[in-house]
Amino acid sequence: MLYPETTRSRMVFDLSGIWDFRLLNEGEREKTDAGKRLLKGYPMPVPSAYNEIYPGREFADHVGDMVYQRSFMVTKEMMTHNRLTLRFGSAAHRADVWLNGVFLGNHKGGFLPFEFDISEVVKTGENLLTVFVNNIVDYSTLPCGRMEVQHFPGSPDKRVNLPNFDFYNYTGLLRPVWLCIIPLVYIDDIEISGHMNGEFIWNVKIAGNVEEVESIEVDVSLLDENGKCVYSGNGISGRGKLSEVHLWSPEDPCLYQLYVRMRIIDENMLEDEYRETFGFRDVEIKDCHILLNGKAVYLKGFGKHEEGSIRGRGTDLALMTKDIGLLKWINANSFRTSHYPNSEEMMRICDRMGILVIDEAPAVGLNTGFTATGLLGGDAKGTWKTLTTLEHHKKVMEELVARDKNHPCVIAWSVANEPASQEEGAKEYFEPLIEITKRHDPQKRPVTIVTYEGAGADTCRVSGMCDFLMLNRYRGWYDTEGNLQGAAAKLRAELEDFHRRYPEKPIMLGEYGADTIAGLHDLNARLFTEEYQTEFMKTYGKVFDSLNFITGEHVWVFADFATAENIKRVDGNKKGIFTRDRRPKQAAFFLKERWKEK
Ligand code: BDP
Repeated sequence: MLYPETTRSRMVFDLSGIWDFRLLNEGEREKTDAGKRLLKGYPMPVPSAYNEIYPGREFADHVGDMVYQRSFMVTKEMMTHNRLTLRFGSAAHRADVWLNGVFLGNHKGGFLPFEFDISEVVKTGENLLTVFVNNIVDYSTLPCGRMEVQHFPGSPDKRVNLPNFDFYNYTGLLRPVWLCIIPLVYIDDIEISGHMNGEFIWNVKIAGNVEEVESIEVDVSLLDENGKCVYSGNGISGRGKLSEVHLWSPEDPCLYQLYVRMRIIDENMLEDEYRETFGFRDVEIKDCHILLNGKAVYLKGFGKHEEGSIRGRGTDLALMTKDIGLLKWINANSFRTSHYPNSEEMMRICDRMGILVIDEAPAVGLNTGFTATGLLGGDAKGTWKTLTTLEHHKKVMEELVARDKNHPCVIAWSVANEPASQEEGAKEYFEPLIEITKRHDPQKRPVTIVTYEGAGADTCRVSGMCDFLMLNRYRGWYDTEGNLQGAAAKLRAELEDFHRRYPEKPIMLGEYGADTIAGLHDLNARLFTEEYQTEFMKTYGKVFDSLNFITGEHVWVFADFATAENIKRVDGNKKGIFTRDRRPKQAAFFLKERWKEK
């Protein structure tokens, strides 16, 4: 799916701004007329999560539906010989979209874009856009959660939605919304891959009123980083080769553009054009190493949430750019979009800044024996009989690959985080997902599933199907706490077990970390202090350095973040190497030195 851009043939209007908003109680949505103006709505910024904008638990903890509304103007010129679409960066977790009282469609899944053709419904003058959003997570959604009605004698029943994951369920219209004006016959999608030997392959999809035109011609040019044309060709698909190519790498993230122009021959008119950015680089796996452009790359970085105070997970260009600056400062080269696809804007910044991204699906909490608090229990054995996520998960993998396939920054896909991969049924669940991901990715990037300590080398049923292993380990925190020597021994033994079992596969840590209260110090490096976090990082670092099959270290977590309220979390998860307002804790300086040398 192409990112909305204005070109000579297209116009994009950003509908970000203050919309009208209301929370809806159970049953209210069905009674709300989408064709009428909302009365007494709250002003609500889009994009943003709605949860922290107004005070009150009714707001923050609302479960169920909400409605967003705004109007926009359309001129006669905009409608002449054009197709109009509405494009949403994301809506968490489900959206039903109406225009002028007409239902356009819905979208399930909170972290990927979707669009609707509104040409038949839009009119000149004012148009009323109404979006119902639902924020429930359950055993059919990604991420997973549970609905519960709590009854206590003498108190009204309370509907609660328990996330099965350790991050706050920020929801709403999290990403920008655009009105796009494109030609009737248009470039629907572009696929472009550049390789380290200078070869490139393109594929253009044309859509719209194609049957009404005689024939279509597609011209492509390759523009180098200075905008100079270095290749010209034609056809909806083809391949070419540059004799001299400037590769994309973290040290030198050189970008090219495929400039696609489409003409309708009988009219000899430019109908549509679009420039898609890409890079020349190869990712492959060989002898326990991840190779980037033929050389082993050691991944240094983090699991990272896309969030901050007030806007929650809402798109914040300043925050995302700041984060990339901090990744560079600390000498990291990579991160995982844990635990959901990040915004398209973030992927574009990573392309420019040479950050390697492991692009994760929002598939977290796929373990009925595991909850956000770790206290609530559940059926520890029935995950794959209980969840009904598979068909949706397949669609999400397709949508994710479709959105991010051309980004040079994306070097691998993560299909899920910490599923119950030791349980019977895990293999059958994940096999088709890995197959779909690979089939849809023109670059055939490596695919992984990030696993947890409940699934060991002998019990994990999915490691064998991953191209590289990403293991999450908390020895020295959730167990062996305070005993880092013991933690190191346990960790080493586990890593060696995995290597023995899968000698060809690169192994990296997907998560390891310790909650740390900024400003808390102790001479004896006690739990929760900055000293303990630093010692923890040093201990893990020593283990990695002594094992030559370890190909990366992703610390949990880049910055402190909000979680559901529970007695294991004091104002959220504090395993950040940076605080939530992006100040360094002591361990940041250790990692900066360590990663300078790695
Ligand atoms: C891991 C999860 C991550 C949590 C982390 C923690 O993958 O989402 O935040 O543990 O407990 O199990 O800090």
